[in-house]
Amino acid sequence: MVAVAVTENFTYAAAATTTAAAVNIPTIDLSHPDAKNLLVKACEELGFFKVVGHGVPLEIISRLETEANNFFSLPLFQKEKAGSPDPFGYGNKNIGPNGDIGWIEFLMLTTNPEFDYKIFESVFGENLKTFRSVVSDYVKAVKRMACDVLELVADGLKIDEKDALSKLLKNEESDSVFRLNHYPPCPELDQQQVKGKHLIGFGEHTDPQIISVLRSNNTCGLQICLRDGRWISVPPDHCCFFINVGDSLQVMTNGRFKSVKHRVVVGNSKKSRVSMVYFGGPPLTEKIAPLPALMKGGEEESLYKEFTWFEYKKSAYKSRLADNRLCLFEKIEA
Ligand code: GA4
Repeated sequence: MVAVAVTENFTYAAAATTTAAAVNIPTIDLSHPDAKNLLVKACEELGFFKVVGHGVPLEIISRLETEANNFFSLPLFQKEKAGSPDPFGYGNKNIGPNGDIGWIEFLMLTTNPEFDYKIFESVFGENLKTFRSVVSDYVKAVKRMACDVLELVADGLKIDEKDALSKLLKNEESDSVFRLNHYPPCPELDQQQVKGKHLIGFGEHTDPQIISVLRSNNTCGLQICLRDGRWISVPPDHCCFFINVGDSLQVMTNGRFKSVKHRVVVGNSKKSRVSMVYFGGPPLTEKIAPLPALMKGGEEESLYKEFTWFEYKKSAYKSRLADNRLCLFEKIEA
């Protein structure tokens, strides 16, 4: 009997939805004179875009990729010494606290420069200092770029306060997260019973934060969901960043921007997919509400109830990955 043991408990992506539709992902050069308007358009139409001309040195990126590859190549027992991803540490197949699983292993890290990396000493040993500084250089550079994007967006939205959005990421108390993901290839997908199928690596979801900045190696897998429900594959590009609008930015723009549903699927390619994602979030005490400057002099009504990032995050951690987390905070029309 041929066993399909490993993949048995996993979810497959339905074949019909994995084909790439002929939709162009907006590619925006941050140094383009019209970047601010192009960014606003992409956030409104898709909630997703690719960034070139980002100014993040490729050396910072490739140093992190080397460290990530080294970590994920360690034997399992060694990686498990990095603790559990609750809140920071190593995770394997289990995503979040509510039973979601995926064909993935990951390392959840903080963006807080004060964080005591001692908990990782037994994993990284002598290399801990290097690992820490490589992560810190990358996070600093990507955060700066995310802030540049948010400042251009604020300008594009004609908000006078240039840092109305970026100040939330720049704030020392900003509750941001950084994760390294590894999607191993799945050789079992060569077996006849499952040929041509894809496994769910990271199931469909929207990101709760303001903005997410993703970079991956040259292995495909990322897909985004269009407004009409079609899934499209995003061709990987290891020199660029992909940015998506998070739930909080949807609320802060009173629904003008949409947080994009996305997922990662794994095929039978021989190549691993490694990605690094910065999730820019506000301080826990921050009220998440539409920016007054976007409310037509007070005439427009908020589509959402008032809540803080702490409340939203608490509620998010009670949800399953695919749940619509924002609907609990929407004002119901009378
Ligand atoms: C999705 C975006 C980020 O990866 C993340 C995820 C978090 C986790 O993996 O622990 C969550 C997920 C994410 C949203 C709903 C909850 C929380 C898993 C989950 C089921 C780190 C985040 O901030 O929210």
